[in-house]
Amino acid sequence: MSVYVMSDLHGDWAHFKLMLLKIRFSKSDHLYIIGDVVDRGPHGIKLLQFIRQQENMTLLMGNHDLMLLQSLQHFDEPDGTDWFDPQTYAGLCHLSAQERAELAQYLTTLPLFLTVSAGGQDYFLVHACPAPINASNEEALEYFLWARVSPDDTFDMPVIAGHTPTAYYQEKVPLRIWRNGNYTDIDCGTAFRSAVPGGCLACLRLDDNKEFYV
Ligand SMILES: [Mn+2]
Repeated sequence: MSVYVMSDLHGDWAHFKLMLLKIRFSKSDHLYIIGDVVDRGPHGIKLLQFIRQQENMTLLMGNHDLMLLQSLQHFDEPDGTDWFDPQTYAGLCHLSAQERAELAQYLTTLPLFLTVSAGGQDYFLVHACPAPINASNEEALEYFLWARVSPDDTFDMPVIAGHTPTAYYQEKVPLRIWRNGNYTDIDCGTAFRSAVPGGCLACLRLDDNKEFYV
């Protein structure tokens, strides 16, 4: 059994499925997806529906997933489309009202962070950034979902995050997972591959820290 982490799928169904084949993902493995399944790409809703049906996949909340949850209550309003990324909205239109309600219910269950163990090491998984211990709930939410980790930030345990495309920290092409002390950023910008040269989908196997790219 192996433990894998991906992030920021942003509707990229094709590369997600390709990655599962590349890592030979099996029933005995577990995949953590650290947020931002929807928006920017065409198949976010299809991805969400797939992921929530898999017993061995755990999704953490990203800022785009939270925005989807908040927007769903406006779906039936006359200006409802204004709340959504157009491609995400198109995906929602294929669902019945009950399926949308079930999706919203699923989104309310997503954890903001998780600590997982693999290969004898504990890892703190979060979409954007760990929060300081003295942060209020509101401030912590801002850190977990929206903040950008600075290259000067230090953490006292290994942190795996997405949210900030690694192009923010490095000019290397193709983009690769960025490691800085205890911080590992795995968002290699699959959603931006048409705009950012070298964008790709990354997957990290925590047991041995092996990196995979498609
Ligand atoms: Mn994000």
